[in-house]
Amino acid sequence: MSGNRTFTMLKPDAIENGHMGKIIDMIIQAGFSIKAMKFTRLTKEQAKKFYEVHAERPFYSELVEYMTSGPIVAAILEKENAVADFRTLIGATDPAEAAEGTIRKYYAESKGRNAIHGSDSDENADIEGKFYFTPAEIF
Ligand code: DAT
Ligand code: MG
Repeated sequence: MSGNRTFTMLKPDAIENGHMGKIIDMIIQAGFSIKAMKFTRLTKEQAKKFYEVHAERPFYSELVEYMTSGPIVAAILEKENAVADFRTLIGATDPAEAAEGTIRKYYAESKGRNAIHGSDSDENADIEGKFYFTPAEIF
């Protein structure tokens, strides 16, 4: 993946609360095109590996529990300046601090259950996309 792609997950709270369609629509309306998409559920091992950088943080076990509590939607998205523009679209980690009009402002329940993931760098977008998708599944 080059600098024009990012990786996202619609997290279990977003699916549970019925926000999947509205969030995908916001992503498309913001100019992102979908290059891969999967409705799936993480195993505990996968969730631990995905969030390995947070292993020492106090919320790690809670995060792994939550991310395995129900299905998620994983996707690779394309747009110019994808990583930064997508972080702007989703808003701050804590919905109380997220800007008006952002996905987390509308749909996140809390800092822990915050509706959506967005990669924080081109390098991580590439790693995270490959975590879920084989080359044949990416358009
Ligand atoms: P982001 O998802 O905005 O990149 P992050 O990478 O710092 O945020 O953290 C990853 C996820 O971990 C985040 O989406 C929700 C959870 N998390 C972060 N900080 C937390 C906290 N203080 N309490 C509970 N969950 C937290
Ligand atoms: Mg992050």
